[in-house]
Amino acid sequence: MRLYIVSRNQGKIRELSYLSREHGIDLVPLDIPKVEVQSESIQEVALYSATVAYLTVRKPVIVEDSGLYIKKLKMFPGALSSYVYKTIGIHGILKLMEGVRDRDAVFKSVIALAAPRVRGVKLFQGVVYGTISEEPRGTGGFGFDPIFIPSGYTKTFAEMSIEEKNKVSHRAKAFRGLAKWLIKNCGKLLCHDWK
Ligand code: ITT
Repeated sequence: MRLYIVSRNQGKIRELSYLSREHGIDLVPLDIPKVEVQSESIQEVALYSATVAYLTVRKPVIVEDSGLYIKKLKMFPGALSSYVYKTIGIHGILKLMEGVRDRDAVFKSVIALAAPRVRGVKLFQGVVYGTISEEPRGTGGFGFDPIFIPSGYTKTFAEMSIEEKNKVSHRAKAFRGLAKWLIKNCGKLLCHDWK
């Protein structure tokens, strides 16, 4: 089966491609703009982007929207994560966290699927709890990976291999929800031409 993805984030595409391969799905990046609404809700952003992408290409398409939510910063940057990463970046976040002892944070991911004969847009969500490190560590991954330590681990996401990160990440959890839905619902009639 083939699914198309709209994203400019190569790190995201790489992780989702690994996960797709594990489930026998061919994930193909689409070169169209990801139209995003301004919203505090990543669910809303994903739903809207997937709808616009599907109406443009009329093929089975997914978009993924995600964010880092830091408890002591009142869940900032959340849906603004992409913008905050590009502006103040990791060092800006560490500066805001100087002297803060409670470093709890959570990564959230929403994958939206829009496809022929699927009623509405299907949303699949995943979260991973963890803490913000005192300093950046590691060179793997992307975005805030060097400062996020998932619960139960001592390494940051950037110190993990992609396989390790995919065992626990918010994105992997959301993707597994999608894979489960496809296994349950993709009979011959629904998905026969998803290629
Ligand atoms: P597209 O919209 O083109 O897919 P994007 O990077 O703008 O790419 P989002 O709008 O979903 O994607 O923003 C999510 C941001 O949250 C992302 O840019 C990172 O800064 C951060 N983020 C999300 N998941 C992450 C992860 O697994 N590791 C590190 N940072 C992550």
